[in-house]
Amino acid sequence: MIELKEEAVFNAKAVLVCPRFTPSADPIRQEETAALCRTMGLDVIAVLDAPLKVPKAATYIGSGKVEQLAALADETGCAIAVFDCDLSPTMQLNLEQATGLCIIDRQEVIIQIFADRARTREARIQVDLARLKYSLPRLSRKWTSLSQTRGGVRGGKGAGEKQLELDRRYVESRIRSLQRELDKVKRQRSVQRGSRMGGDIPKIALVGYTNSGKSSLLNALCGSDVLAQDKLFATLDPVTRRLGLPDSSVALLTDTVGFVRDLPHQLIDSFRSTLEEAALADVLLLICDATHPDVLLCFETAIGVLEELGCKDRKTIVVINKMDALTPEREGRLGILEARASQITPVPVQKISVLTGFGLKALRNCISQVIRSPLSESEQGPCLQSL
Ligand SMILES: Nc1nc2c(ncn2[C@@H]2O[C@H](COP(=O)(O)OP(=O)(O)OP(=O)(O)O)[C@@H](O)[C@H]2O)c(=O)[nH]1
Ligand SMILES: [Mg+2]
Repeated sequence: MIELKEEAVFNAKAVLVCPRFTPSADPIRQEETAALCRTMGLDVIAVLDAPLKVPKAATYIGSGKVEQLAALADETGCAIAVFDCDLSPTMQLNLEQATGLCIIDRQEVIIQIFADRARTREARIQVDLARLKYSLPRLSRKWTSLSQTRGGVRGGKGAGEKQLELDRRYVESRIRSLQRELDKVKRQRSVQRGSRMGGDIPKIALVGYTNSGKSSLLNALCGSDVLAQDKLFATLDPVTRRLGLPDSSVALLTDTVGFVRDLPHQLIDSFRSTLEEAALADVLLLICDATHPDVLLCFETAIGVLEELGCKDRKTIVVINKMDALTPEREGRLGILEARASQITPVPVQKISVLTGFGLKALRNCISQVIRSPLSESEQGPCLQSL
């Protein structure tokens, strides 16, 4: 019986390699990837900027940069290099052979974070599936002790290098069996959901970029104590609580997994059942973080994922959180966000601060109003009918 390995690499030093195709670097993306690395337990102590016209077939960044990477890692004592892009299995292998480093790409970082966070059976199966799908084309790679963490497999004989012994067919059959198990758990959850949500209680889902304050808002609105942390992907499993509304009616509020740009497709596939909570909701609360340096991109990423989930026609309230921490220079961008939000939904943007309680009363009123409002033109159009 194979078990997937869980532990992360803690405080290992890493070089962050940032390929870029535009003349200027993208500091926000770089910071986000560095934050993902920190969440995974890596300490980014050096950054290698790699301007490119097109990715090079063998190593993505080209031989000159590969040499620079090896030298930088040597100088700074790093054994790991994280690439802020997606690498093919061959590129990863070539880079590992050329530098002697453990080469990790952005997808792998995100999958590892999910693996560290997964607690429930469903989340674990989903992450295991994503890791196996990621490792399948990489089975021939050289597995070092560090690389045990990446989709690593622990059998009776030990870990790491035993990965090599896993034959593709075995992994494929494992993927199929996990998929069956996931379908079963998903069916059970939908039965539970059916009994829990029986009747006409309206369902609301909190959706949005990771770290925007979804769990904090659930706690503030429902008086619950769901884990809220200044970490990416603190929430992996949907959590549902009862929400009392000003008109004395009740709704069910569900917290969901956060989004991030370039979410690995294996994770989207694997977490589809969790994300379906959003697709099943009557109303979506799309939370944005007013203090995020690229709040518009976060918003567009969330809209993109919701579209992919078939939620375009859902009644949507755009909520801008963390207004307490808004700096004057970031205030201007909120106007652009509001204009963009008005193309998605006619419901006015709700500005709030979970921390201070600002705007929460107005948000509750808005939620009751939206629940009572008629559906958009039979859910045909992308937008909710004007209130
Ligand atoms: N300044 C400020 N910080 C806030 C506010 N609301 C939430 N936060 C902080 O933002 C961080 C993220 O909050 P969470 O509620 O965990 O965010 P989330 O959207 O559930 O994140 P994931 O589960 O990772 O997707 C925490 O450190 C919160 O304390 C707010 O109104 N103002
Ligand atoms: Mg959360």
